[in-house]
Amino acid sequence: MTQIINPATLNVIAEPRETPIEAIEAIVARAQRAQRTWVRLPQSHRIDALRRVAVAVRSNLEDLALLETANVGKPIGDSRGEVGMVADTFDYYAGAVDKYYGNTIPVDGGLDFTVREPIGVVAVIAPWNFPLAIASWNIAPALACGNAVIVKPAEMTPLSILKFEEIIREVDLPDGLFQVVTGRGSVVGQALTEHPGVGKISFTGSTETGQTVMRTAAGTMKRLTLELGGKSASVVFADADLALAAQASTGAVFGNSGQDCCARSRVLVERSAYDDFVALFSEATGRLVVGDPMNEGTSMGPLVSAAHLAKVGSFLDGSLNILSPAANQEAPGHWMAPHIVLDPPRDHRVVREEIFGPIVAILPFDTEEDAIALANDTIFGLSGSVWTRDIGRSLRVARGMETGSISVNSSTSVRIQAPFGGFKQSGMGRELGMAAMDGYTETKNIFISTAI
Ligand code: TXE
Repeated sequence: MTQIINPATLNVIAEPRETPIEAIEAIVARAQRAQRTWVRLPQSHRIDALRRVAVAVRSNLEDLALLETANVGKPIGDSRGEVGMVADTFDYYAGAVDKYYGNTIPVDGGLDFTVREPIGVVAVIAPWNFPLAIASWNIAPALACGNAVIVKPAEMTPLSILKFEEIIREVDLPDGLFQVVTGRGSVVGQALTEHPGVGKISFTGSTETGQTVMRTAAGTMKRLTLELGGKSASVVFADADLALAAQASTGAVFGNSGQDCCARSRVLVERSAYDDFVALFSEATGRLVVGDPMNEGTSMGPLVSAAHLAKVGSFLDGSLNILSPAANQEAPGHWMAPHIVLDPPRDHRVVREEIFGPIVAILPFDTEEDAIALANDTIFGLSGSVWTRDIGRSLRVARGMETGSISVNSSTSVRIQAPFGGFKQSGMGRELGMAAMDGYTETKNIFISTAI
């Protein structure tokens, strides 16, 4: 049994059983049988089933959102938005089933073409920051491509995924096509990563654990999608709409209390606009409400756990020049108000490591080249933003930044229709969009001779 704690109240809200390690064998075998049935069904059946998952999620939206907020501590409005996105993701991939196909290839002596085959059984190892949303980015395309799915939620946040499993029982999926296992990553997650019957792991989490998963998966040559850490930058030029950039950059780092792989935890500002930007950013931060995530007006809930709060707090040392313009919430939850670190040394931890909490470093730069070099001076490369009214510069900087996605005059990172994933140590493979379908299929080449 693991105790699941509401991080805003510290009440124990559930005590789910851990899947016994001996059960994994039968779970994988069941998934393999279900997959063989699923892939032989008419594609209209698969399309219809995925659409019915979307309908089931929409009709249980409020329950799922309440669970996500109670378990993770995120504001209820954010949870509703995320559950809505889960339904939209299933609709998108229902539509993709009959729009994804191979190529014909000019060769001599016959017809050569490719078809996309499912991988088989896919294990989705999910994180705790967007538990159901990120799991759905992988469950939906994996099923659309004809795979079976086993999901392992993060230890602290299994509730929305367990509820999802319950509500989609009303959808007529082959028995065992979608299963959830619970428990510790190092035990249950590791067992899935080792199992020869699992063909692919889709993992979202830390770069360190991603490396362990990659090493273990090498033993059976599993396919991998890894969505790992980030240290993304917003680059703000003096000609930008500074008020808009400041407002959006506040949300881009303090949203989900900073527990976001795309968090822009570095803001790089052209030196001539630095003081004005800091004043606007600080003003926008001061308007954030840290408090009960069940209240509609709350902008930031607690951090997910006491251990995580301690880890995030360790970034703030006495050498830093720190502003903290928003009021914190009283105990008992794991609360942390937003912190703005002004012009820290470029080699400080706050500039180099993923923080995953409400701390931002604002640094000045002098030239476009300096901005690009500073943005790229990290082992990560997940997302980023450029703020400028100069279209040529926006393109030069967007192309120059070593990152999987970048927004110009916007702080968004994720759109269901567009590929999402990292450069460098932020991961490999792409989620979302039609690109995700590549990650859930193998390419088979077929040649038919015309010689006889
Ligand atoms: O992550 P882990 P943790 C970052 C963030 C955070 C740090 C640590 O910086 O502070 O990671 O968080 C499962 N084999 N991100 O400890 O360990 C685990 O059960 C297979 C960034 O929670 O990476 C969980 O389901 N699976 C991030 C998942 O891996 C294993 C989201 C992630 O856990 C395993 C979360 C193993 N050996 C944290 N060990 C993002 N990219 O958004 C653990 N797991």
